[in-house]
Amino acid sequence: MAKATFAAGCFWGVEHQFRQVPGVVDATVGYTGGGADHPTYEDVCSGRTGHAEAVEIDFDPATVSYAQLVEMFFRIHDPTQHNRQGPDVGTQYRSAIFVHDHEQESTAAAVMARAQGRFRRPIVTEIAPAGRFWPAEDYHQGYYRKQGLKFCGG
Ligand code: MHO
Repeated sequence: MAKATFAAGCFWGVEHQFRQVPGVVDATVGYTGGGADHPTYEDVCSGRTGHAEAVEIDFDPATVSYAQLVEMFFRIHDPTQHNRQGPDVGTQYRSAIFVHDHEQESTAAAVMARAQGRFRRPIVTEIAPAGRFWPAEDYHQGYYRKQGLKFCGG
């Protein structure tokens, strides 16, 4: 089993999308890339802690490759938007790939370079080492499944 961590705006939809992928065994929404311990949703919404809304994915590399997950990441959001994703604005909505080792880092960079060809504007996705991941409150986990929503609220 391997891990992948992505930030691509409101984490409700990102979790939902990755759960559809064969080989993705689990997905947890949470906060990472910030400066405080035990951040709450309110802390992260304030933008003061510097965390991004993110999804930590457990996947079986025999079924789906890391490169395929990164490829999907670039298809489910707009990586040219800086610190926002549609109606959601703030550093907590930044586009980021939190890499777990050097191999993930080079794969992420290669897939990103390839994805650039599909966008007119420059991709602003940050590739950063994965630090501590703080799972979000229970009510954010599996939010779409529980709420029956199809899109982020805006
Ligand atoms: N605009 C969204 C953001 C939620 S997401 C968990 C809403 O508040 O409905 O950041």
